[in-house]
Amino acid sequence: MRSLAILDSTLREGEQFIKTFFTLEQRVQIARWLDRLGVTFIELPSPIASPETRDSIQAICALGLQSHIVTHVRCVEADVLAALETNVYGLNLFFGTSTELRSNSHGRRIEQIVQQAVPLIQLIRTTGRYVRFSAEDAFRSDLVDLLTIFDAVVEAGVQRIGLPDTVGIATPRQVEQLVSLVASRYPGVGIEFHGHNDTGCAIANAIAAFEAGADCLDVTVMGIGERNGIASLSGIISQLYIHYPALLARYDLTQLMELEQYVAECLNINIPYNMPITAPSAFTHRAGVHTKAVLHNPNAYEILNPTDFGLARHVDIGSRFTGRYAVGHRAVFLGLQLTSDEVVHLTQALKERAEHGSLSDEEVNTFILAWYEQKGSLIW
Ligand code: HCA
Ligand code: CU
Repeated sequence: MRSLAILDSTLREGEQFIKTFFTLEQRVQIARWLDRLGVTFIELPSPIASPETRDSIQAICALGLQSHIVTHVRCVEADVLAALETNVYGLNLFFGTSTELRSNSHGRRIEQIVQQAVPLIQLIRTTGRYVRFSAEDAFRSDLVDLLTIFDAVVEAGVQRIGLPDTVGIATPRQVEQLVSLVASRYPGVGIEFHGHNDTGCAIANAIAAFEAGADCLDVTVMGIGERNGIASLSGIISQLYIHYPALLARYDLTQLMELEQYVAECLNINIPYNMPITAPSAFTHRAGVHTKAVLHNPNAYEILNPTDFGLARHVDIGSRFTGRYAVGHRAVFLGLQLTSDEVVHLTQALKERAEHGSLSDEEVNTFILAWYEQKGSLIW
């Protein structure tokens, strides 16, 4: 069976999100949580970012987690040396390779990138650490340039090549093509994919990358990162759960919700309404057609079993789209015995009430009980 590493970059890419500031204590707490969940890599910023960042790296390395701790460093000597002074498992190097980044960011030519990267990779390898080299903005880079650089860094000993879609421009098909090409050219080397979400394709692109041969996918909690972020941890987990469950065998999926709630609290935001698995309504069913089927058998409208994530399903009946099957079900739950005619009338009354605005669960219960109290006096 193929293997797949999930690299969580909440503490690196995630700190590049406009709302993020993690204290040392929060960083440590998040790292512990990611480890309990079971991710293979936890990516941290470069130690040269700030003294507090360096201390956090050392504090997280000292936890003795199962997850491998890697630091994300520029391909420059000072950064690499600083990283080697910490106790990280490995270094995730990156270098901009597109014309856009070469001319607007670091100004290096392809030969200069190679000359700079190769000795650093060799140096890292002599220390026995893991090293990955990423061609930043790979999907706007010239293919010949990319392969020229990859040939050299593979020769120098990198264990993985990173293919980031830095600006979120790629389609799943483009990702599939580039990953397959790189995978067939460097069979002994891993491939990491990191996809931004500027056009909403981050999760789809990551799965396309895996299916084309990538063996490491980058994610963050809730997908936080530069601009509107990258693939979310819960999005990738939900895809793997459905299509490649064996790859999640050693994960503790019940950690996901609390981890996400914790990160949301740190950022002072709510978990977005459309997050796979963890959105407040991810397992809530509303329309009458849905609620009836789900009450018969949840798999009618559910591909993820909420209990596997320590969560519960919710059947909402307080809207004008409610149906009598679900209403009857709720009446039974409330201990009421109604004839089928009564259920029809109760449903009608509830729908009329919900024309003025949806009702919460408590309001629905109150409504049903009040209706029941006075039903003898109602004329149908
Ligand atoms: C960055 C860019 C990066 C790097 C990804 C990688 C990207 O914020 O420094 O190292 O593979 O999206 O290209 O996050
Ligand atoms: Cu990124």
